[in-house]
Parts: sequence; structure tokens; C-alpha cells
Amino acid sequence: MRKIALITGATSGLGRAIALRLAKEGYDVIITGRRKDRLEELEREIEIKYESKVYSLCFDVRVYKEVEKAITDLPEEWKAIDILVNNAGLAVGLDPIQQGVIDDWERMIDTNIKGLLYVTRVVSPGMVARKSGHIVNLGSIAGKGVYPNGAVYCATKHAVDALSQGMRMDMLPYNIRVTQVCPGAVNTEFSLVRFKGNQDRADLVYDGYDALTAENIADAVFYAVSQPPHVDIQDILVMPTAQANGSMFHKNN
Ligand code: NDP
Ligand code: 8X3
Repeated sequence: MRKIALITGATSGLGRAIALRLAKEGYDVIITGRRKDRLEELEREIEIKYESKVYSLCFDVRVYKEVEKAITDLPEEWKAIDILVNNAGLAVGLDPIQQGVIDDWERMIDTNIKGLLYVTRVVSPGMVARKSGHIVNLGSIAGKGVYPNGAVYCATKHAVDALSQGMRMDMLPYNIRVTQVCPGAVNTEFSLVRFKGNQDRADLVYDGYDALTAENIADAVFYAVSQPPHVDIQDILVMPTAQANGSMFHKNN
């Protein structure tokens, strides 16, 4: 039977790898993000490599009207979304609270918490009506503990943990599964975004050990969504072997 997955933040990193993996496994995928050129590029790649159908939506998860319009205007044959992967997110800055940059805080809170809520608010009523669906939220090791200078990002990921628990309770009568996938350090554009384009600083984050790859996390997402319908994998924590928690790494340099 045809299954449709909508993945937010598919223009880079985890979202891109998850979209490719789900397409490879036969899911039709709706890929979303703000960078249109990257969406077009991924659309072409999926069409060349896989039989699955692909549809792109370009919107900013922070703007409710954009989210609502993009998703409600989907063509009829794309409306019945089976799997929602709430992946779009970011860290901006690494500063002590007393020196925090207000705009950085707003971007993290608006994207990681409010954006996830906006997309879920638009997609979930269809799942409830069909009494079927699976929501996968990208949490983080940063949602399981806190590290110095990362309080606001960590708070947003603690919020994802709370929202995942709450969604599970509210959607319990409707046969909807909710999975939180919590990665440790994954080598993506995450640190480049956090350090506002400073490539040298971003590279240092992944230097001296084997960080996870986006494909490692796509594996975890596929594991969760491919379980039999009566099995909900509620929470998956995936760490590099060389990372013990949010702040403790074993580096060979
Ligand atoms: P990337 O920076 O590589 O990708 C982030 C994605 O989010 C991009 O596709 C970007 O698309 C999208 N995005 C960001 N802001 C918005 C917005 N306002 N509207 C729409 N889309 C947006 O980072 P990752 O792939 O690493 O991060 C993906 C998720 O995984 C995040 O939620 C992150 O917190 C989480 N995570 C990452 C870890 C890591 O170490 N990399 C570890 C744990 C969790 P575009 O810019 O085109 O809009
Ligand atoms: C991303 C992982 O530890 O850099 O959520 O915050 S971490």
C-alpha cells in the first residue's frame, strides 16, 4: 500500500538523508525547506535513483500562514500523510545566558519549538481523522541533559521531548505512533549554522573522533517507521562511540 512521508528540513543533513532513505524504501516523500534550489536538486536525485514519487514544498516553519497554506494546498493525492518527520531545526550561537544574543534565542525557539508545533498542528488532524499515522520528532542528546553555553538550544530540545510525550498521550485513542529520535553529534551543516558560517570552528566540532553520519540517523528513523503497526518505538538515543553525553568526548588529538 502507498505510504506518504513528509520530511521537514530536507535540504540538508539528517532531513535529506531521511528523505533519500524513505524514498529508497518505497515511500512517496514530500520534501520541505526554505532553499528552493536544494529542494529541486533533491527532487531530481530521488526521481533518478528511485521509483518513489516526490513533491517539494518551500516554506519557513516559523511562519504559521506559510506552513498552513503549503500543506493544505497539497494536491489531493498527496494529502493523506502517513509519516511526519519533524526534523527542521538549528542551534545558533554557543554563549552563556548572560551574554546570549536575543535574535539567536528567537531563531532557535521559533524554529525548534514553534515550527515543529505549527507543522504538527496542520498535519495531525488528518491523521486523527484517518485513525492512522506516525510522527517522528528529531530531539537530541541536548534534550536529555544540558551543556555549558547551550542552555537555550538544550531547552528547545527538552521541549521536543515534552512535546513528544504530550503528543503520544493526546493521540493515543487514534492509533498514532510518536517516536523521538535523539542523536549525539552528527556531521552535517549543524555546526556551520551554529557558528554562523565559520567553517574552521564548525570543523573543530567533528575533529579527532568519528561523529555520526546523517545516514546513521536515517537508519534509526527507518527502523522506527518500519515496525509492525502495534509497535511504537517511543525514543531512540544514538550516540557516537566517542561521545558519552552532551559535552564529554574522547578525541584522539
Ligand atoms: P542542517 O543544518 O544540516 O539541516 C537543518 C535543516 O533544517 C535544513 O534542511 C534547513 O533547511 C532546515 N531548517 C532550518 N530552519 C528552518 C526554517 N525556519 N524553516 C524550514 N526549514 C528550516 O542540520 P541537521 O541536519 O544536523 O539538523 C536536523 C535536526 O537534527 C535539527 O532539528 C537538529 O536540532 C537535530 N539534531 C542535529 C544533531 C547534529 O549533531 N547534527 C544532533 C542532534 C539533533 P533550509 O535552511 O533550507 O530552510
Ligand atoms: C545537536 C547535538 O550535542 O551539539 O543536538 O547539541 S549537540
